[in-house]
Amino acid sequence: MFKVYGDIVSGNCYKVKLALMQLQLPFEWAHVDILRKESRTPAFLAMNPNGQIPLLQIDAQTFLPESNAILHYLADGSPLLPQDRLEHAQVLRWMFFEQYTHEPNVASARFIVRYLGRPAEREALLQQKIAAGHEALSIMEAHLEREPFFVGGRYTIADIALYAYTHVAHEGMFDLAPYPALRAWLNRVEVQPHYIGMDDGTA
Ligand SMILES: N[C@@H](CCC(=O)N[C@@H](CS)C(=O)NCC(=O)O)C(=O)O
Repeated sequence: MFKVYGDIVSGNCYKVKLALMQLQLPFEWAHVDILRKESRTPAFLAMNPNGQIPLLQIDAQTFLPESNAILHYLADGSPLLPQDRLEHAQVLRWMFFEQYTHEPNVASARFIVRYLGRPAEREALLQQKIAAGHEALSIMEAHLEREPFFVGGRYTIADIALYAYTHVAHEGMFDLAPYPALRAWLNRVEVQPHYIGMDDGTA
């Protein structure tokens, strides 16, 4: 059985939980408190030298970090990851966009507000993250005005990767009112089979 080291209010960790639930794969969850530096202990660093969650334990000696690599590993061979060469690359394209353009802004703004309590000394950084986050959300909106999902007209791990922090963006002071296509896509994700919310049930 898979074991996930994570914190369920982290969007990167939630991606893994959502994929496991939707793929109907059994797993256990080990809570890691990053504010208490539990991902930086020698024992944790032996499993992931990068000191971050989520971390998937595959067997006694095998660990896989990086949320989007974990999604790729779990979804391989399933309908959540297209086999077609170009569609497969398009999934990766949106997952790289998520990690480089979306998550560093949308998730970081939420981290400053939700985890750190919006300290005054981070306010300028928060405003930078919000501005850059809106640029990422606008790119998503333009795509979703034409397409129901990110790749191939159907739900894939690209949607899981981008949904994780977008659906809680309001916790980072993002107003999603200007993004009707994006809000409709959030609703489409939430009616997919075996969908589970961030704070619901397991973990
Ligand atoms: N690129 C990584 C980012 C993971 C990440 O940022 N993890 C955060 C929590 S969401 C973390 O572990 N922070 C604690 C630390 O860096 O010490 C992924 O997608 O998994």
